[in-house]
Amino acid sequence: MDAVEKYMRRAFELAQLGLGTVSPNPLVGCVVVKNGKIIGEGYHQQFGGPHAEVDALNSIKDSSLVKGSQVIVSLEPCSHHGKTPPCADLIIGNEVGEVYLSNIDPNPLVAGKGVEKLRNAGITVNTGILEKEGSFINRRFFAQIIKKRPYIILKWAQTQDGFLARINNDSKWISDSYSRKIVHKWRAEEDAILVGTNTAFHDNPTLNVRDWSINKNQSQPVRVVVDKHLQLKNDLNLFQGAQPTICFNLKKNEISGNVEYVKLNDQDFLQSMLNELHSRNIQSIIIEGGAKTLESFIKNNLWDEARIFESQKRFVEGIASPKIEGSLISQNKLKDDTLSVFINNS
Ligand code: AOF
Ligand code: ZN
Repeated sequence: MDAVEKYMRRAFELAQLGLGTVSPNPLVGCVVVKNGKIIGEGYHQQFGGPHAEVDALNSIKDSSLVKGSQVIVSLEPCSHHGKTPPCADLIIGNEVGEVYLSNIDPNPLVAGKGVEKLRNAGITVNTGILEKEGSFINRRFFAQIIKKRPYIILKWAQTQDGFLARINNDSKWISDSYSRKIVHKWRAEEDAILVGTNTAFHDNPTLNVRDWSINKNQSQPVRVVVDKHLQLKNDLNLFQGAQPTICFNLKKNEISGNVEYVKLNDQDFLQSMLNELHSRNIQSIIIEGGAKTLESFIKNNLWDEARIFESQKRFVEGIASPKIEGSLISQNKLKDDTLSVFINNS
């Protein structure tokens, strides 16, 4: 394997350690190399905290090594003064010899200006290293900036014969405990979780991270429920105020403790809801059901990724699982279930 690609893969590994703590910022990892050896590495660990390049350069004990080194970073070094000073200036100031990056930062404040700044200072910049992989890692950040809406992950569990729930709406327990634990890991990685009225009513979900640990820098995801006609009783677990919760509806705007009611028009309901979430810096959302809610996102082509568990159980009759057309990117047998992941190419 090309050495630069190997270092970039390491930068990607580091970048992903920030999942769940850096949103709405991107995931960024950085490796510093001198004479074919990694002399420093780091990543963007916390929203508002040091960028990956700062973290990597700070990790180098012998600062005399930095001059003439190669910096391999998963995203274009920034050129703007945000919560932190420009990384491009730091690289120039340290007399780094060469920079390799995967993606240009789509943030309009940067968008090529970081590369320009480095080149103007005489630093050789190589762009587009493993670009496709880089964009996939930052798919949430790219959706937020380019599509101006959260990255949408659909998730459901279905029986082997294609049912999401029994006729009486009972959907417990299609997937096994191992799959359910993975769902808690996912909840810790995304900004918000959404369910529709039926799921809130029948399952009374808590929609928090319980079966996976969250670190001190992480917060519980925002809970989102669609309850157009305000039919849900406020003694449901969702409304207990332990986490910020947004209830999108057609009737009222109101704040009640940690629960916020947001009124939308019935026309373009989904799109308006996504606009509202975008304006609150929600970079990604998992849609956890039920059938009607999932189907409305699919029908409007408002989804980016679908994670589907298939169990070995059979219901023979019940509520049919949604049908989806996308590219299968992975399929893995877990404990008893099979997890298939699709992405939307359309
Ligand atoms: C980098 N390296 O590790 C990250 C970058 O408010 P700030 O100062 O944290 O800036 C946030 C913006 O900087 C973010 O929207 C993105 O454009 C870029 N993120 N850039 O050089 C990093 N996280
Ligand atoms: Zn930066």
